Amino acid sequence: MRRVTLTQFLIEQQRKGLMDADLRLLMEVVARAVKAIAVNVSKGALAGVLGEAGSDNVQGEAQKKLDVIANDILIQANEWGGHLAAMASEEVEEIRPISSDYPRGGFLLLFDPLDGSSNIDVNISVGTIFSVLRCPEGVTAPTEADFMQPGTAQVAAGYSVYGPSTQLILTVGDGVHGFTLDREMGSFIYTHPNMTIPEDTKEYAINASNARYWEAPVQRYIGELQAGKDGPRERDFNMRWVASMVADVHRILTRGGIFMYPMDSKMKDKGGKLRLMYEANPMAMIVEAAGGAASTGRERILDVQPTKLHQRVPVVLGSKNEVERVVRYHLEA
Ligand code: AHM
Ligand code: MG
Repeated sequence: MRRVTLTQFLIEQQRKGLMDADLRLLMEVVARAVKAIAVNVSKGALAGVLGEAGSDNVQGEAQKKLDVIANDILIQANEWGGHLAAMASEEVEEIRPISSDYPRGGFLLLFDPLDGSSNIDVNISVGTIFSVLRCPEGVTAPTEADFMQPGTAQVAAGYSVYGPSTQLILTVGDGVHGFTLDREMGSFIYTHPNMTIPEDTKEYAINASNARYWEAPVQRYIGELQAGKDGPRERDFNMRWVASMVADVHRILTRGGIFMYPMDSKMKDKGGKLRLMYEANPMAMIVEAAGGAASTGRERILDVQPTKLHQRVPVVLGSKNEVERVVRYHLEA
């Protein structure tokens, strides 16, 4: 079997006119950072990387050592290549313009360096999520305002999942493509061409411990799934919840399903749990490119106009017919 590496895949994408040399470099650099993060994640206790870092991030969440390590790896890998104008991270309050020591490029990179980090210490899958925007024309000193672009403006998005194998999933809007890390060779191999999400599913993912805080349309939808073949859906559904969005979305991209972190009454003032710009938007771009749908329950995620970098939104994504049903229940309410 002919093995296509990530590098070869990206060069072919460039030849097809789907990306330019700078975007290709950006993808290569992110993939290199992902490999370095995978090494650290997989060493676990042997490298002393488990546990708390002893600091809080901008969201007031306790940082894990690996949150900090993954963040540093992504920043160091991306700051000198000349492809970026600025970066933004879940772990850092302010945006980070590229230092004047290096040339500035035309892209903005946003990332959640280690998503699902509550799972690190229990050896369950975690991942990295990233989103790429264009720096507005003529801007030489980017500010937070230059990042305030809706998800439809993303030029690329992707995530990695550090599970039994390390996988990297990418889209530039033209299909969703998956790569598996060959650890001995140190390269990503194209193993999952054109990933698609089936329109129908019998699997759902939600943190049901929040049930009493959900809004009525979500209570109705989940209630119907739980009623199974005795309820209005007239068939049984199955539930999975990894508590790593990357792992839950990866399952949906592999075999279908619906993932929800909906609005609930205890998070209302925050706007939701998941972050728009480096969690919801990149995942929404990937899910839509794979034939699925992504909504806040009331609005397409990719259409949300951001007003701040660390903004949160409710998230409902996955198999199209189920997402559309949840949106309909919100409209009917
Ligand atoms: P994180 O970026 O701080 O890891 O938080 C995001 C994670 C998602 O990966 C996951 O879907 C969700 O938080 C789990 O939340 P909960 O612990 O409420 O189930
Ligand atoms: Mg996260």
